Amino acid sequence: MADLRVNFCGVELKNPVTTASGTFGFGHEYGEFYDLGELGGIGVKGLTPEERLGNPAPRIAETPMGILNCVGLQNPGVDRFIAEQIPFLRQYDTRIIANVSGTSVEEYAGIVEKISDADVDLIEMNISCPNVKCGGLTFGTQPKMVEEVVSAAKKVAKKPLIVKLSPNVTDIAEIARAAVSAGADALSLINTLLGMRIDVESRRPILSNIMGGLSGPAVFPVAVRMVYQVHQAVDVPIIGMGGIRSGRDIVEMMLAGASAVAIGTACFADPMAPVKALHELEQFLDDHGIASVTELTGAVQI
Ligand code: ORO
Repeated sequence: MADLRVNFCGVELKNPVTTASGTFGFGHEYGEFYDLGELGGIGVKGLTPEERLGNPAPRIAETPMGILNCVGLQNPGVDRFIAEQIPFLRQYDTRIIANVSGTSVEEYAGIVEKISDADVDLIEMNISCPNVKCGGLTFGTQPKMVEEVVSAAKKVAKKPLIVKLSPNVTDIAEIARAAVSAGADALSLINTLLGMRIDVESRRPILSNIMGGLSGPAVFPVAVRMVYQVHQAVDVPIIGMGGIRSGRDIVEMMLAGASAVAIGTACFADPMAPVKALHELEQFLDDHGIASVTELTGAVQI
């Protein structure tokens, strides 16, 4: 049996399969289908300093091979997450990846400092949410802003800091370099691609927020390309995500440069998707005589 363990910024993941923030809530619903301890890590819904109700419905629109969302960072706030959700998640032998957002540099630093003192394993700083007016993409698309917000967060982070990048940029390598030069310990990518749909009968946008973020298999090649470019540009571990559905998709994402992966939208179609993909990955490694999953990272032959 191949060794599935991954050392991610000094934190051991039992395997490289995690869940993508925003598609897994805090794991309760999925925990009814399987032992969440099978996963390498759980990326929880994006947290903000205060509770947020998110955008009004409709917040989801279907697309060929994907979905558009404009959830708007609905979450109970970081304090309730710490009090109510960490004890639940800690029942499982898996890593907790706390995804956090803010609307200003000060808010980002404040929430990173607070979550650092809580019992989580890794912090994922979301500078790429496409669905909020303040924060989100404003921070993630300009190198200067990326540097400012990441260095403020890094000063107070006591756990490894992963910065989640937006694909809605011209040069992803430039953004990655800005994040790493400001102290990011790791990067995760991609967040969703900005999109829009219109109801041709009413002639109105389908989503309440007019635009939303596209995820699912439709974005997989874009994600693989960006992970490849970022892996070439910087020397920190990457969590690759965007449309992964199968063990072979995990292999492809790791060959591009990812050290771990996150599965998101696939969970909506099949709650078992992450564990099925993990078992397929194991089978692939055994079939190909690969002793350790870490051998895949960046091993694409150009
Ligand atoms: N949606 C996304 O597609 N990405 C995010 O980071 C956050 C949201 C959301 O909450 O709307």
